[in-house]
Amino acid sequence: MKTTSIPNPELVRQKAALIASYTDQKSEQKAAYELDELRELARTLDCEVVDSDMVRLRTTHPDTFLGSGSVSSWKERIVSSGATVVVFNDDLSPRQQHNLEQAWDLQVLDRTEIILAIFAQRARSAEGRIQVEMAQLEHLLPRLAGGWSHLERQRGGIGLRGGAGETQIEVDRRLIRHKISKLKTKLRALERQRSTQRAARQSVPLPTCALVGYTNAGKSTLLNHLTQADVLADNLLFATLDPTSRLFHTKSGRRMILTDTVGFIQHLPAELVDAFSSTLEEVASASMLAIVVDASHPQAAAQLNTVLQTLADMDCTQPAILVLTKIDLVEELLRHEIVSELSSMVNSDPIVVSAVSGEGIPNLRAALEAMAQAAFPGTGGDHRAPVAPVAPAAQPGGPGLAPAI
Ligand SMILES: Nc1nc2c(ncn2[C@@H]2O[C@H](COP(=O)(O)OP(=O)(O)OP(=O)(O)O)[C@@H](O)[C@H]2O)c(=O)[nH]1
Ligand SMILES: [Mg+2]
Repeated sequence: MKTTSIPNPELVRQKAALIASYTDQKSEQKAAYELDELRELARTLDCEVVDSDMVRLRTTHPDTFLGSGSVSSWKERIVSSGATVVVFNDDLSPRQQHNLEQAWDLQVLDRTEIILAIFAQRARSAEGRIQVEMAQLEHLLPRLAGGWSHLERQRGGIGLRGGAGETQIEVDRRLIRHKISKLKTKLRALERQRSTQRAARQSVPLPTCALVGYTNAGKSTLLNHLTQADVLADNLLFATLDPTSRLFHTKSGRRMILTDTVGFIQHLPAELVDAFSSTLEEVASASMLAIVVDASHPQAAAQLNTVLQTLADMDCTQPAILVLTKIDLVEELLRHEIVSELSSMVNSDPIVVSAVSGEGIPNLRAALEAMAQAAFPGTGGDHRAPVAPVAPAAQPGGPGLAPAI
């Protein structure tokens, strides 16, 4: 079975050259931001970035993605930088990937594969591992089909070969499909467990609030702060993969469940969205959301936009509050501008906090309590919605988080 280009933990500590393509001025800015993010993704894998650049392309070459001139000049750059792997920000077809690997004589990966590799490295729970392995195999299947004519030759003899005339590639595909279906069965059993647990939680009528947001926004840190949980919070992308739920006691003695879960990222690979559907179900089934945004991030608005879009794709319509965190890292003079830009994206007053200085945490506690009260009025509660639900400002084709309170 072909083993190159399969995301795996061996990617760790490689020397990486990063390439992001763009077509015009508008996409140049986006590519620059995505290249920065790709650098962070590579850093999360402990890769040393030895070279990185943006490449302007009028059209992509069907065989090699880049034009032949670029393929040659990058060959020289790869040799002089000592890169051992090249990572594209763009999605490559299996054929383009294979041809570039041949031309440069090293492993070529795309953004999806880097994200898959990070997930593979960080998955801890049985469910997480199965989800990641399934996503990897789903990603691999079309790659077996494309471009590797040398594998198409008939393979005689012993072992894996199936019926007469089955080619090696067919054997590989059959094995992978078989593996995927075994993993699906295991996953279904774990999903049943998870929904039983969720049903048990829901049978006690406690409101649940999912902390959602871009990866590295500060979700786990807030959960730890609010509930004395000890979830790993680290300056890494995708520090959290497995959802963690903790009981949270409000000031007035109300109880609610806070759930921290996997972070979002732009271009979240479709294979991962599929494989992580039961984990993401924790978000979809929560009675409310706290959308956490790192207010100090230069791309905070773009990150919030990705989160709103992802929530809309997941048909999440619960009431939500916007939490702008890491405010201690934002210069005093810029605060007002940043806070109003982000809140205008959702037509809602944000809760501005810092988990480091503790600033705004009492407001966050109060907002959670108000949401809980609105969702589950209970005895003596104020039935009005005290917190405006998050509704994204109207954008053509933009995300649509419908307010539910
Ligand atoms: N200065 C400052 N740093 C913070 C704050 N909140 C979180 N951080 C840091 O930001 C980094 C990411 O925090 P996490 O809580 O792991 O972020 P997350 O959203 O759970 O990230 P993933 O699990 O990777 O999606 C960590 O290094 C935290 O210490 C804050 O309010 N101020
Ligand atoms: Mg986390």
